[in-house]
Amino acid sequence: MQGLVIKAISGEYSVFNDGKLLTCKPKGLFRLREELVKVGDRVIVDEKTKTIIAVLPRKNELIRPAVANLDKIFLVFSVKEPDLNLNLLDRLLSIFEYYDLHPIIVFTKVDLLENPEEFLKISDYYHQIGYATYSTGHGLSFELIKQEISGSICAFAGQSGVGKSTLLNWFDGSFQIKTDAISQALGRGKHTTRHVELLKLGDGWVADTPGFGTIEYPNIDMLTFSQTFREFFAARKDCQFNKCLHVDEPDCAIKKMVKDGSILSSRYDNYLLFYKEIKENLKNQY
Ligand SMILES: Nc1nc2c(ncn2[C@@H]2O[C@H](COP(=O)(O)OP(=O)(O)O)[C@@H](O)[C@H]2O)c(=O)[nH]1
Ligand SMILES: [Mg+2]
Ligand SMILES: [Zn+2]
Repeated sequence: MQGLVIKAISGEYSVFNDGKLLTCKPKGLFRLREELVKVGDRVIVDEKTKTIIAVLPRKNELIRPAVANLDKIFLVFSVKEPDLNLNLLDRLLSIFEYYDLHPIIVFTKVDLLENPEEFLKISDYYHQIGYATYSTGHGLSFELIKQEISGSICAFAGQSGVGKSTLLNWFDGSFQIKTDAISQALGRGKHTTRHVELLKLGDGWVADTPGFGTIEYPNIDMLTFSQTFREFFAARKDCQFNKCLHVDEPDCAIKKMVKDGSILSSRYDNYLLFYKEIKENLKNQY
C-alpha cells in the first residue's frame, strides 16, 4: 500500500492510509541512514512485514525540522512577548521563497498591543507585497487559517513562545499539545529537541515544529538571493542595471523606494544584513 509518514520516533514510522495507522520499520537499506525517511514522505509499505520498501520522490524537504513535501509553511510571529522579530521574519520569508515553499504569515498575540497602528502598518505591508497574512489574539482569523490548511500538508514555524501550539489546540481541542508559560518557553535551552509529527486537521495535515530560532541560508548566489525579496524582484526592472543587487549600484529603484517610504525600511536593512552574511559565506567556501 501507499501511505503518508506522519510520525517518526527512534526508527519507527507511523504510516497513514485510508483512515488507518500502521507502525512500520524501514527496510535494511533505509535503516542505515535514518534521515532517508522523513515525516511527510509518501511511502510504499509491505503490509505483511510492516516495512517501508520505497520512498516516493519528494517535492521539497527541510533538514531541520526534518519534514518533506510541505505545501505551505505558516510563519508564526507574536507581536509582543516575544516582540515582533522582523529580522527573523524576513529571513524565513526569503529562505522559504528560495525553497518555493509558499510562506503564510500569522501574527499572534495582537490582544497584547495597546497601540496597534504601528503593527497594522507592518502587517498591511506584508499583505500588499503578496503574502497571505493573518492575525490572532482577537479571534478573527481562525476559520480562514483552517481553510488554508484544508487539503494541504503544512507546518507551523516560529520562535519558541510565539503561540504555535496554542493555535493548534484552538483549532482542535483534542490535540492537547503542551503549551509553555512564556517565561519557560523563552528560557528553554537551545538543545531541546522534539520530534516532528503531522496532526490531522479536517482533510489537511499540520506539523507543530520545534522552535525556529535560527536557520542558515542555503548556498545561494547573490542574484537569486535578491529575487527572494518579492517586492524587490517586482520592481527590479526600474533599476538602471540589469541584474542590479540594490546595494552599491547607482540609480537603483529599490533604494529610491526605500527613501520615499514605499519599501519598508526594515525590509531593506534586513536585506543588507543577509546580503553581507551570504557574501561572507561564499568567501569562506574557497
Ligand atoms: N495574550 C496572548 N497569549 C497567547 C496567545 N497565543 C499564545 N499565548 C500564550 O503564549 C505562551 C506560549 O504559547 P505556546 O503555544 O506554548 O508557544 P509555542 O512555543 O510557539 O508553541 C502561552 O502562555 C500562551 O498561553 C495570544 O494570542 N494572546
Ligand atoms: Mg509549542
Ligand atoms: Zn537596484
